[in-house]
Amino acid sequence: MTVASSDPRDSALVRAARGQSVDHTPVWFMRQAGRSLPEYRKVREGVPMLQSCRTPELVTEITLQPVRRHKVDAAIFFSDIVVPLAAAGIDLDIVPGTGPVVASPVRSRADVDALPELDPSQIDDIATSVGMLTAELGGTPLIGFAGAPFTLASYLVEGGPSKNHEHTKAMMYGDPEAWNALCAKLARISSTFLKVQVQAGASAIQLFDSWVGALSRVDYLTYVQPHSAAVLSALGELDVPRIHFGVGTGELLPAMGEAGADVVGVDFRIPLDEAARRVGPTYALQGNLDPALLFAPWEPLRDKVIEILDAGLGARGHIFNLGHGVLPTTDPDMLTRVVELVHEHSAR
Ligand code: 1CP
Repeated sequence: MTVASSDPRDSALVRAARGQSVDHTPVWFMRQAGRSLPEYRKVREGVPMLQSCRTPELVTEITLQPVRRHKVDAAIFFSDIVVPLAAAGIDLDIVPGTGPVVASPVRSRADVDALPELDPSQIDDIATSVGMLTAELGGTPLIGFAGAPFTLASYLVEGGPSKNHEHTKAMMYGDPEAWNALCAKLARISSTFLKVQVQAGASAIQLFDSWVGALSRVDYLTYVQPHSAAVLSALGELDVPRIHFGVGTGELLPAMGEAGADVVGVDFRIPLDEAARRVGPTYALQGNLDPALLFAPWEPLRDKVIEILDAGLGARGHIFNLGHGVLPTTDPDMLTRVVELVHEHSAR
């Protein structure tokens, strides 16, 4: 029997990410903080999203809410992938019910060249929030995160959320030099955002390339992987496990690992044992319960959680999660029950 340690580097999450033995499978949920929690809706009342993300007391409270309620094995820093872009001075907002909206979409080389860089001094509040959080969290690890260049580029080029990413792909194929300059800039901004979080005490990071499943493997390798690799390698000597996630990425899983990840995030479209075969023994996996299953009766939900835990045993390490974020109308009690089941069923 292992004695619970108060060092997050010995936590189940960090150990599983490194492929080390664990006494239970760690579990957390993408978007675990947010609209599914009444306590979240209460503290966010009347405070715009970007302002919430830049207010350390609020960031700390919101980040801790799901840890207290669900007893998950990790906290994820409450922020958004566009926060560092706004901090650098790009004119954008997070519009309720829509998501990030950019005032002037980036469509040309001149637009790319006019984008600012991010200086770490512009996000001192992020370091403050992380410091306050790690002081409260004790042995529970804090996951820092950033958006990967492709997904950030999609918001900037389209001007907001997009289904088809048509302007983004038009730049990628039509003006590769502008595309590479844009992604190189975004890679620098995201690595600064990540480094600030890790230097302030985050114990792991997740690089979200949510929309990269829109690309073929060859295009991913040509236009995207080098830039994501630049973000992950910029962490350099900072010794934290790196999780890399996207939606609809069944064909990209090995390539996303090779971008420099320790853990490859898997959505719900591919079984975890098949994902393990695809990535091989080098990478741990994170995933992959369909968030819509949280609306189903307990019996099929329970069966699926157990199936995923069993399939995860074939991977180098397994972190239980959803295949994408918690849906806003999810009953939070179902999340708590899933955490209990994961802990019970996986206890070694
Ligand atoms: O008004 C509100 O309450 C805003 C809703 C909201 C929240 C709670 C947004 C707008 N972002 C967030 C928080 C957030 N965003 C977190 C932290 C909390 C947690 O996980 O518990 C994280 C990690 C993100 C990252 C993020 N933002 C991603 C990557 C993760 C993913 O879901 O794939 C993406 C794609 C975004 C963009 C974004 N921000 C907000 C929305 C609604 C969206 C998606 C819009 C779209 O469909 O394109």
